Amino acid sequence: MTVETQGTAAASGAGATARFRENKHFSAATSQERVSRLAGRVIKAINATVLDEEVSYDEYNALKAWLIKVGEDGEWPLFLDVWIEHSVEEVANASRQGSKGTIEGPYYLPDSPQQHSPATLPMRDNEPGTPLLFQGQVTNVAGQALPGATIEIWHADDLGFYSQFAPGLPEWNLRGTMVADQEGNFQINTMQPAPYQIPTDGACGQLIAAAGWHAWRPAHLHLKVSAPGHQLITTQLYFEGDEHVADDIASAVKPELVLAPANRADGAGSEVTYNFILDPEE
Ligand code: MBD
Ligand code: FE
Repeated sequence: MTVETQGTAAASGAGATARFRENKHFSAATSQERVSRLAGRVIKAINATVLDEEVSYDEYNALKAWLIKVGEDGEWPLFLDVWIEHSVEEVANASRQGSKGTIEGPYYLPDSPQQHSPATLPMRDNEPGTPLLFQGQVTNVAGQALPGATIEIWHADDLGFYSQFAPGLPEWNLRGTMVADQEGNFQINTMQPAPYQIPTDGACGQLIAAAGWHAWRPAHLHLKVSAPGHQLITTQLYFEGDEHVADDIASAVKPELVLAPANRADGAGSEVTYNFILDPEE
């Protein structure tokens, strides 16, 4: 067993919780009216479930114990991003004309090392897996190239681990900020990621096991693509033939986001082209 496979839910959960506190700067200026309306609806929905399902005291106490454990394991970011974020993303991006977005998930880190395309993401000398050349162009909705586009990319390694959230990986392994050329073209050499299993030894894993669900997300690349004067898109790309594409625990797959890489003529792994279309700033 490598050092990497010893990652625990507590380690990745605590990391995700700490990163959220450090990096997410949001305005908490929600009106009293809005808080009352939203909190009221959520509480009402839970009460309706209790009454409909005739929830027992045993079940109520199991819920209480579990909610306490989610916090102790640092798994609120994981829980929310897996089971709730997809609806928030749907609302946020409903009127976009360009490329589809999807959820950010818990493992984004800002300020990854910047490189100019074409480039290879930071990786270990012996990085396991199949090389993947990911290339394309960033345009506006009229099809015009966007100079100055940047592509932030982060993904799991061949074992499904993210740098800085699992032990034993170099700090910026498989994370980078790629600057596209003057025509918005980019070429990123990386390694094919593996399907991702959410930690099974924490509160979320306990829920999944107790409910008889599975814990898998399909293999994916995470991306944030931006260009001056245009709306940043947060998205993910998946791979055709992955059994979890049709069955993502995080409900974050869209048909437009599934890639079909081809074997490279030179035998060096596979390659795929995907073009990003950015909406103008509002
Ligand atoms: C991931 O890698 C991820 O993308 C999401 C949404 C949840 C857990 C792990
Ligand atoms: Fe992910």
